[in-house]
Amino acid sequence: MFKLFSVLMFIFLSPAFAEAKMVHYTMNASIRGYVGVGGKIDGVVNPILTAQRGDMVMITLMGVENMPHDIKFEGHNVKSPLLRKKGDSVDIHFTAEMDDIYICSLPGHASAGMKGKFMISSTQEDPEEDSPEVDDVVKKANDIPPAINYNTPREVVFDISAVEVESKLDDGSTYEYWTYNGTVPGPMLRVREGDTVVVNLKNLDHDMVHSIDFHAAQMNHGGAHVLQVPPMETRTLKFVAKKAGLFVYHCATPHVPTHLAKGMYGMILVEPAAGLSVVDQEFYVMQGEYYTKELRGFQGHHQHDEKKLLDEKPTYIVMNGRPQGLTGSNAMKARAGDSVRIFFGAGGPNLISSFHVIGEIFDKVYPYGSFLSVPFFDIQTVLVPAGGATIVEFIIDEPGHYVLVDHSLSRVEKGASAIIEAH
Ligand SMILES: [Cu+2]
Repeated sequence: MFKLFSVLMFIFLSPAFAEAKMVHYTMNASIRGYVGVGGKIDGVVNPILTAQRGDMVMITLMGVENMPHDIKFEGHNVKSPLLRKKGDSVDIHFTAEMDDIYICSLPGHASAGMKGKFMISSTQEDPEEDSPEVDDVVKKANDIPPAINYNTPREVVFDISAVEVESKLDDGSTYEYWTYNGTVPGPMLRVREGDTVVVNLKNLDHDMVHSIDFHAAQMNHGGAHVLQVPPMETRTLKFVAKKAGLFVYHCATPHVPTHLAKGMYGMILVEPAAGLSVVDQEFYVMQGEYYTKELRGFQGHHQHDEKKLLDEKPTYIVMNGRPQGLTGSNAMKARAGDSVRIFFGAGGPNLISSFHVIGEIFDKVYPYGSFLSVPFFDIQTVLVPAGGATIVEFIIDEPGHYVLVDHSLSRVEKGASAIIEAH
């Protein structure tokens, strides 16, 4: 509680609060050097840490060996408490003021390797380009593999990493996400009906098992029995994508709803042998929920809440990772007259989505993501079950802001919306 209080005081007292952001790094302390954990510094020894002047920098230091360590930022004159043994962790925070050097202050440890640089990054740079420390979990909706361009089945290999990411949740708050490849949802995979899918799942988490259950795989546990990957190991799954359709994949490691409520889901599109029609824009969007101990709007770090999860009372309901994830510079872009196809899924873990685009009628819907079923035409709102998907197509009639919503509209207040900007 004291820590939380001091962090809050720190935020409110910081003169640069209006522009300042929170920058959080986690590192393992080893006598050979500090090793970055998560985000762009993951696995890097003595990574160069960066922040903008005035940012609040938080460092979490984790013990991975039974030897005392600490971390000291010499110029800022701040030092962490002593990390005594394996499994311990300590935090420090300070306001970024100058370029600096960080070291372990115990005699001999810096010269043994525990020494790195801290640098002030320019405020001129685009924050999305220059902030490796603040990974955004938002999966860009246009980050979609190209259409299948081959006519006979192939073997297709995907390398996926299970990785923890601490990053922005709402304005002024953060959350620890569990992800595939650092984003929510994880990558969209695209194959052809009949393809052999090879998935190498690498678990970059240091203390938790993760896995994948592919709804596209007709086998024991959707392959999750093969893909239960221990910390820092890799496992490989091979399956034949026998049926075309849009399918959810998700972590299936107990407690499964928790892994989904932390962000571990994505979709695989199995294109029918005949392929799909060509459209001007394709987008990949998944709805999901977070259940946190704190109230919506709380400034600071949100923690997962098991009880709210079991009671199905989410704090946030989002499209692609976080509230307002697909707005502003991440908004989907189109032109009036464009044909648009949206691959939409419900990662859950719990909620059904009444998927609707304000200002449009879906010209064509592939119900439940099925290509073999008779499509629906001219639909206003489509139900997407938890762990299910749909594909909708429409033409944008005129310029404007077209808002994707879950038409259970209270949920929009909790974050369940996204924007297509049509010019
Ligand atoms: Cu998991």
